[in-house]
Amino acid sequence: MQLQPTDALLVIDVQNDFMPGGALAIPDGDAIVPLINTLAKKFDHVILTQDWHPAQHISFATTHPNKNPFEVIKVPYGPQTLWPEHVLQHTEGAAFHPALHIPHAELILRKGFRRHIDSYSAFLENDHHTPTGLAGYLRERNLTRLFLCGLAYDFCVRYSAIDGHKLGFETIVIEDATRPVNLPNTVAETNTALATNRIARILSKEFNT
Ligand code: VGL
Ligand code: ZN
Repeated sequence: MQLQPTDALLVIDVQNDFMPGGALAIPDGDAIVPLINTLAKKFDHVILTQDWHPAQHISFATTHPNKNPFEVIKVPYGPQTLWPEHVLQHTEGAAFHPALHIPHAELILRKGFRRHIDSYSAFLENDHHTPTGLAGYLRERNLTRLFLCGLAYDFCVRYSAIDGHKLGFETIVIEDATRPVNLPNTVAETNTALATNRIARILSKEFNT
């Protein structure tokens, strides 16, 4: 894989609460951290995202009476999966994994900070309308091709890749540098959604040639 000055690595939500033992643990979520550190060294431009929720966020099961984590409810912008309380703003759970080491990261983009709208995607919140500002940032900086890694493959990586693609960026998912939450069907749906949008999935070893 030949990298260009207009490429960026987008590292999605490598935060303590998504790690084994965390509030919304993703199996083996910590296993990708050394690989992401290695990949990041190959990129001139790295952007980190940080899921960053206020108390009583709409995505928390505890915000809704008689609801359990992983149930899907209807909210004004459509269906919303409910989660355990996670990545509360400025808590240890919201901090990046302590082994994530990307000193040259140029931007930390926080998302999901509005109480009434969740944001899986780094580009658009879950109403599929409210921008995070990332597309404008990338355009102003002439970063046109994005490689995605991080957590979780079937939620935030998935929606970031699809929105990035729809907003005109060339978007590629580094599959072995992600891990899924793996709710029923979510990985299969992600594979189909990426294929439908002709978003490539590559393995990190392709950077070694
Ligand atoms: C995520 C569920 C809830 C993710 C964030 O980073 O994929 N998933 N919040
Ligand atoms: Zn979240």
